[in-house]
Amino acid sequence: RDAGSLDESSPTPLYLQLQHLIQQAVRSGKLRADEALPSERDLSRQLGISRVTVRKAIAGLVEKGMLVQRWGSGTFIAPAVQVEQPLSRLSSFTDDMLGRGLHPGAVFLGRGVGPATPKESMALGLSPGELVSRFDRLRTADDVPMAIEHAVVPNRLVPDPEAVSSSLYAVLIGRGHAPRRALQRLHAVLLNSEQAKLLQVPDGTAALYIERRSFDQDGVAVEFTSSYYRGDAYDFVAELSLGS
Ligand code: 16G
Repeated sequence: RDAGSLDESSPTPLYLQLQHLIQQAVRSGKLRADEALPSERDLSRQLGISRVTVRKAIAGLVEKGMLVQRWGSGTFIAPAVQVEQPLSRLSSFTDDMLGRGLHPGAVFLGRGVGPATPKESMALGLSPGELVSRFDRLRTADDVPMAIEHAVVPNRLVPDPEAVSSSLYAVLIGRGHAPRRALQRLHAVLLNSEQAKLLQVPDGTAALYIERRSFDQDGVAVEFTSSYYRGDAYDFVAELSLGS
């Protein structure tokens, strides 16, 4: 179909021509973020060029961050938003995105009050059955879905869950419970199909599951949040120092 777009007599090497073709397709919206690229074999057939050339073109665009390869499922156009997130900073999603010049968003998937589960009461230091406020949100940056977050807060700190319309931390700060310190753990997971749909990525895409417990200046646990961060959109970075 696009075979005519490559010019064998041009002094520009074929792999570079193919790279330009792909870049053009992305710029014009013919290929969209997270969309799969045709397979190496299909591209070489359609364009009448060798697979070695196709491979070289793809490798170059992967290097540039324009394409991403997902093991076992193929090559995709890189996500529209790519974020480097320091691992040791206690910040809110809203502040993180604003700091990057991106517009933070929250789509509520659920919100309400209920008794803490055993896991939640352990995490927040509550008595069994004490009430918590829950906030389930899809977080977006410039309208691109980035993470799914399930935040649980002792109900006495935020008895009115409707008060949280955008930033949870803004509400906690406003009520004298600014998060000052947090414990965090993370591990790799594969998204289930419901999560993948929300994040607009293919089923089985890798994600980082992150749990955070934050405490205010008095050491009161103010949140227990579990999040699923898109593995293809996030790089977590940390500074290491020599251990003793
Ligand atoms: C971050 C935190 C999350 C916190 C949220 C508040 C991680 C892994 N999670 O996403 O624990 O609840 O920020 O953001 O960093 P907000 O103030 O914009 O609602």
